[in-house]
Amino acid sequence: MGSIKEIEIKIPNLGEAESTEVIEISVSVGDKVSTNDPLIVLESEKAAMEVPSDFSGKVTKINIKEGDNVSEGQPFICMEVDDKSSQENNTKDDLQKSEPSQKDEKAKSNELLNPSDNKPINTSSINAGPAVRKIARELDIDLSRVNGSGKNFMITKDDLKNFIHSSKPKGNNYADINILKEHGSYNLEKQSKIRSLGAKNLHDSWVSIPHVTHFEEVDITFIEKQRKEMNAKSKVKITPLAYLVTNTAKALKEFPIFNSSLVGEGELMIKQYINIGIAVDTSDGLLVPVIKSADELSIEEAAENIIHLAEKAKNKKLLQKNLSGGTFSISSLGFMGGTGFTPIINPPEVAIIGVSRAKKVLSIVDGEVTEKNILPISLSYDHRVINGADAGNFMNFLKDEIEKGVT
Ligand code: CAO
Repeated sequence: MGSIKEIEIKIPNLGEAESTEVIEISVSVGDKVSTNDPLIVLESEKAAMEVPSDFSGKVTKINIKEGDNVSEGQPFICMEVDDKSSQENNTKDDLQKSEPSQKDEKAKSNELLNPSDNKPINTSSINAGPAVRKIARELDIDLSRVNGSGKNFMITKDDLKNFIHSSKPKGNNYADINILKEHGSYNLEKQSKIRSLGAKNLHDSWVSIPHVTHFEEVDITFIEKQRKEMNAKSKVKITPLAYLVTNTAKALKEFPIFNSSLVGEGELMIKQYINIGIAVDTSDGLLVPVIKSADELSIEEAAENIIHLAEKAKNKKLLQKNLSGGTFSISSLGFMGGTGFTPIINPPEVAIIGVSRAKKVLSIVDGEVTEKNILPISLSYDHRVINGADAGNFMNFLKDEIEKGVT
């Protein structure tokens, strides 16, 4: 192995073009590159070409930035290379410095020349024109994954379109009616608008948000007793859901990240208002009317809101304002059953609670067998925003608050 030396890499012969734009820098300082690894991509009016490395080594300096105009011979990258390897490439280096040959002078403006042998750079891996590269950059498409159907495997706009369509998830996974028809008689039904829009929203949420579901059990033995006492006096019927609403509002105040929306990459909007949507089952499908300012409500007021909105939903009387502005949702299957389920997040919200059927269990407390009423609850959350520890803390807080009852 020879000693290490630092060399400058220069912009190769650009054919007729006097200068050309750097549209991509493919390496960073500190990167180890091998011979033929792309260093930069240049784009003239007619072509875009990669400039590969003639050496194996480490990038120590980059003198240009994307968008710069560069011309032949301009040093653009410094690399630390093994002396021996650089000597092996000396001939190439010399050629890079030499005047272009007559043949080169005739080079067409849409060809960039490879510094190693003054032949057109082999772009069989990525052969695409400026317009296609521009679209690919805008849409963040890795052109090395696109098959080119043009001359010399050039990637055309149609190739890009085909790539975009083929990378989309395959529709909604609808069954092929023609295949199903063969197996027997059937009825075709039209889904209500609410169901069909709901289906689309649920599908979009499920495929675009990384859901994680956290399960918890809340001891509602005390609050069930308290609830019955309150119901004996209260004008409105208080169900376990009212406890869920008021205590979830407390938890959202304590853990505001659960009351947020992801509004851009790395940009979270934390809302200072707490509006809780309640999933209501109607004959037309699921609706989620919103209880506004849930953190300001007493348990009776929360119960009143639930009854009022559920009635409106079932009688098709909800207004747009009743359905908008939610910051968090609760889906209570309640007495309908289930020991637990994974609710789907209602975007732009980042989490949702699911409530399953309460069950009586025998538990040992201080050596005594005791009957307990246990309410299973689950929390699905957007893992881009909320992590497992956040979810654990949120659910522990919520459980403690519910178990305390109305104080
Ligand atoms: N476990 C056992 N019983 C429960 C319960 C639970 N988790 N939650 C409620 N109950 C009981 C109530 O206490 C009440 O019993 P009592 O009359 O003896 O007090 C009874 O079930 C009926 O309650 P309710 O359903 O009238 O009231 P609610 O506040 O619990 O729920 C509403 C209201 C509108 C949310 C509900 O009617 C509803 O539509 N739920 C369906 C929501 C849904 O479909 N979610 C799934 C979405 S995912 O597809």
